[in-house]
Amino acid sequence: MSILRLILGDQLSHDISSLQDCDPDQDIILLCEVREEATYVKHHKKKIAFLFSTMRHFATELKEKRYKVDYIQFDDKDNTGSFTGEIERAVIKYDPEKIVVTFPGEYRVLKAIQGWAELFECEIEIRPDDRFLCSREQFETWAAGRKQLRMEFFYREMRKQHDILIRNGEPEGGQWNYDAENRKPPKDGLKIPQPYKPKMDVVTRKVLDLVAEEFDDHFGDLKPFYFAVTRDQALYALGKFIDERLVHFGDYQDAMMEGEPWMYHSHLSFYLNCGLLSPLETARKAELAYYEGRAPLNAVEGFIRQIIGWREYVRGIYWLKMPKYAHENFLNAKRKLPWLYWGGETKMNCLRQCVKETKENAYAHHIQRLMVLGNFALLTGVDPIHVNAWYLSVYADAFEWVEMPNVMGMILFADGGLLGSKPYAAGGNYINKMSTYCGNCVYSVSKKNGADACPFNFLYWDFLIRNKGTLCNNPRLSLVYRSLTKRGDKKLEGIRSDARRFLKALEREEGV
Ligand code: FAD
Ligand code: DLZ
Ligand code: SF4
Repeated sequence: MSILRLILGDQLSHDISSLQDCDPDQDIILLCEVREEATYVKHHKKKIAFLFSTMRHFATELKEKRYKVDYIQFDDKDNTGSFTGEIERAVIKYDPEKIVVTFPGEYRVLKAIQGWAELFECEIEIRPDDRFLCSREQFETWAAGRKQLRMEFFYREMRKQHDILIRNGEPEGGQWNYDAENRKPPKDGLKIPQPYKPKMDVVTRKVLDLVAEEFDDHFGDLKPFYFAVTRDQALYALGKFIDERLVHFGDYQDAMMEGEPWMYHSHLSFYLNCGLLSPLETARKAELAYYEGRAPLNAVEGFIRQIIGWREYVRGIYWLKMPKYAHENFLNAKRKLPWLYWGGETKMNCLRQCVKETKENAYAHHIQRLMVLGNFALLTGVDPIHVNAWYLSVYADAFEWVEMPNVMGMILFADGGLLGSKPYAAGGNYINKMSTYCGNCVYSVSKKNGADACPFNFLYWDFLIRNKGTLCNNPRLSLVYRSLTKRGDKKLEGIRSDARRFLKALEREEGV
């Protein structure tokens, strides 16, 4: 009898655990494009096209390796539209002795898979996803008994365990972390290399037609389409990043420039998260560039920290804390998501640029996600449920295991301080220092109050006033709260009334 091996859309790696003992003569590999996955949040058109095209290319590669592949296309007339429905059809068709699947990236999918044994009276084997450097069990052990789950300490363990940028047991260069060198503001004259944009083939073209037809009402621009859709293309993108951008990755990691969505970032998250690239090979290539003198330590260490530190750490947090994590709301935020996140009118140039680029590219870099889009959601008190749904749908690299801890922990402080010791709240000064947005804005970043003042300025203080009861005992906020109490009642009332006026206009969708 055969084994049915299910490959999900973010498991497109030839060495995935579910394929490790696959018998090409007997076993069936199932991949399916299903409506439920594309619509449980309404994913960006480019994201759907990217995943469908990559799945189709991956299936072709498997067939070329002589595996038996059952690929269910979205427009297959018998397509039931869900993983469970497609498994049911495959069980009837192949009568497998068991179903093998690699551990999924979302709790919701795990629950569905766990239900299949009873539903189909068939053994289900869920294998660990060993593409990650840290297993769920290892993370649990690391976290057990710790009061604070600091990423920095986790990261050092990963560095040591995988012997990355380590010399004689010590961190390369004598320091674990070179973040202090990685905060340069943007400057004129930067020659940012063009990212790799491979040409579309006929498979991708067909997928684009399908997505245009079926998902017309989803957010985002479908064209131009320029993502890599095969491992070879993704490897090329990795090589190009190492050769052309890594050298400045560290210096300008936090910088934002109008009209420059890609900066010196790697744009590899799509490929890492769907399985075309492995995190370890990516980190090793960057490490090699350092040892060959092609990139400085601050850039290489910073890049490696994102991959073997942050990426692994947020996955650990997700599985440690789910399912309760999805319902955290420490600051009791209740606002619905402002329409401007979907491209509605706004005069705030920073937000307008970040949303525009998100719509065009299904991508925004970290500081845009964190300090502009995220900061605004935090300061205006948007309900975490809505913020999660937005981030999960609009970015081509978004899967819940990575999206949710970033939203709950990093931007919204919804988990009460598990990820960060204080909320990443900031006024307009930060955005002005790290971007070129403010020069083209109708608001004045230097003004603290009044109709033409940068809204981030009064929203920042209003946020602190509003959440005083919950935040004032946070030791990392004691200085700010002290400075708040030094402000006279008149000033505080000015802040509150500006914020009230602004938030009302925001609710009325008045194009603030
Ligand atoms: P680079 O800046 O080049 O970084 C290299 C790699 O490091 C990334 O490709 C990514 O794999 C990893 N990385 C960097 N920062 C993080 C982080 N905070 N968490 C996890 N991995 C990280 N990343 C996702 O992959 N998917 C998401 O859904 C996602 N949602 C986010 C939501 C919010 C609110 C925030 C603040 C961050 C989110 N991130 C997410 C993290 C980060 O913004 C993206 O990984 C990064 O912007 C991807 O672009 P890049 O490949 O050019 O990254
Ligand atoms: C995101 C996504 C989309 C849009 N479509 C599919 C699909 O049709 N088939 C599939 O196997 N996977 C898809 N995915 C990715 C899944 O949502 C992802 O594998 C799960 O959420 C687990 O992380
Ligand atoms: Fe954004 Fe304020 Fe700068 Fe305008 S002035 S771009 S709203 S930070």
